[in-house]
Amino acid sequence: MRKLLRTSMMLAATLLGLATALPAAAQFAKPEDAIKYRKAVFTVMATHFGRVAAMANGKAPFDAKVAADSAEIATSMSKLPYVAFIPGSDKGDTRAKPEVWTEWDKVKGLSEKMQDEMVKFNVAAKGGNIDTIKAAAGEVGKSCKACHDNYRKE
Ligand code: ASC
Repeated sequence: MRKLLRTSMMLAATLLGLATALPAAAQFAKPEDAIKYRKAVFTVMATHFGRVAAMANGKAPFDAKVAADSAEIATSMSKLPYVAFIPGSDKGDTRAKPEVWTEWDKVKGLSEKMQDEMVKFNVAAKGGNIDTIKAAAGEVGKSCKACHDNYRKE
């Protein structure tokens, strides 16, 4: 009886562990799919962030509606790529350095900083003041670079 209880508790613990671990990994059948996903997300994020940054830098005419919509998209994207750095996805068509996996805590910290700056940038973009947007975009850019400097090849 005690053995049965112990066995069922172990089974319950295993199932709970699986249930919490599965959602992230289960999105991707293969490491290659995870690589494709995160690259797609970064592409969309950079495109929409870049669209606003171009306005902030005077390279494109300021359009408050486009800026606000683009910042919203970039902010949504900023939350997505990190579940896709799954084991095994350091090999393949990726510029992510192996240190992403060995120094995951640091990468996670940098990703959270970027997400925080992106939220502030999104608020600024909704406000419609180009100088405020420019300052916030600068902080986002720095937070992107902080990760690329150490964790992205070339
Ligand atoms: C961008 C973009 C990045 C960052 C980075 C900031 O617009 O595509 O990767 O900003 O260049 O330094």
